[in-house]
Amino acid sequence: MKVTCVCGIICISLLLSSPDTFIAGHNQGKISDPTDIIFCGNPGIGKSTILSSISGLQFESGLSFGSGLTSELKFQESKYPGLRFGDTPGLADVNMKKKAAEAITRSLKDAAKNGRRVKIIFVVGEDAGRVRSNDFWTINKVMSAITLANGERPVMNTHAVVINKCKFLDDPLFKTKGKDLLEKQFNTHNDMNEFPTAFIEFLPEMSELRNARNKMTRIKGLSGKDLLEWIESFPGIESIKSVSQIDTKNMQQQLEEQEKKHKKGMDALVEKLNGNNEKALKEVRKEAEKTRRDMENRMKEELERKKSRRLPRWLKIVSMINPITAIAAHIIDEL
Ligand SMILES: Nc1nc2c(ncn2[C@@H]2O[C@H](COP(=O)(O)OP(=O)(O)O)[C@@H](O)[C@H]2O)c(=O)[nH]1
Ligand SMILES: [Mg+2]
Repeated sequence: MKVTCVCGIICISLLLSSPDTFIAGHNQGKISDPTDIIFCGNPGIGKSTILSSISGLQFESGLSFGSGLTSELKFQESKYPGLRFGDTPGLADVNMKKKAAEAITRSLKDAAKNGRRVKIIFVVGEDAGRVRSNDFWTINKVMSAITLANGERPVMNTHAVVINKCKFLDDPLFKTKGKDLLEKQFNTHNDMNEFPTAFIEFLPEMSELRNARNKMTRIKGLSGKDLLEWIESFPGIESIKSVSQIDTKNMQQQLEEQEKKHKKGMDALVEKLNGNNEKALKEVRKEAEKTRRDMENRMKEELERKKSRRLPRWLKIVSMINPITAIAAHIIDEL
C-alpha cells in the first residue's frame, strides 16, 4: 500500500513539474527569487564587459578617455526568470559623481521597494598588489548608505569584490604572498575598509579584451568557477529597508582623507603580515578567519534555502509526515 502511495506521489509530482523545477540555478533557467545583480566600480575597470559576458545582454563597453561610457543606471532583465543585471557609473569619477551617486542609490532603492534580493559586486583593480584607495572609498560609501530589513547596517559579507585584469595569477609570489595580502585588504576591518568581505574573486587579464568594444567572452575566475556561478553562490542582501543618499560633496577632500587612511591601513597591514609581531599577525589572521567562516555559513544557508525551495510545498509537507515519502522526495530532488 505504502509502495503504491510513494509511486503515486512520484508519478504525480513528475507529471506536475518539469525536471527544471528541481534544479535551481541559472543554467537551467531558474533563479530562486527576484534578484538584482548590481555592478559598481571605477570607470574602465571592465564592469560592462563582465556584465555583458555573464548575462548575454549587451552593456555598452569600450575604451573611454576620461569619464566612463556608462553615465546612467542601466538595468536589463535577463533570460533567467527574476534576474536583473544593473550597470552603474563610477562613483569616484569627478565628472560623474553626482549622476553615479543617484544611479547607485536609485538601483538600491528600486530593489528595496520591490523586495528584491541584491547582490552588489564591486569591480576593482590593483596596482603592485595594492587596491586603489578610491575603490575602498566607493565600497565604504555605497555600503554605508544601506539599512537592512532588520534595521541594522550591513556588517560583513554583504557585498562581493571582483579584482579584475590580474596579470599575476600564475606568479608563485602571488600564490605564496600576494593573494593573502590582497584578500586581507578586503576581509579584515580597519579604517580603510569598513565592510569586510570574504567573497573575493580574481579574474585574469584577458588580452583579447584589450581596447575592445562591446565584446563578450567566457569569464572564469581563480576559484575555477564561471563568474555567474560564483555570483550565484553569494547570497548578497536578502532585503534592503532603506537607502540614504550617497554624499559626494567635497569629494576631493573625502578622497584625500581616504588616501591618508588607506596609506596608514596598508602600512599597518603589511607590517602585521611581514613583521615580527606574532600577536599582531595572529589577530589579523583571526579576523580574516572570522570573516571567512561567516562567509561559509552564509553560503551553506543559501544552499539550504535553494534546496528547500526546489521541492513543491505539498511534497515538503507530506515528506515531513511520512519518512518513506521523504526518501522519495529526496530521490526526486536528486533527479
Ligand atoms: N586588456 C584587458 N582589457 C579589458 C579586460 N576587461 C575589459 N577590458 C577592456 O577595458 C575597456 C573598458 O571596459 P568596460 O567594460 O567598458 O569598463 P567599465 O567602464 O568599467 O564598464 C574595454 O575596452 C574592455 O574591452 C581585461 O581583462 N583585459
Ligand atoms: Mg561601463
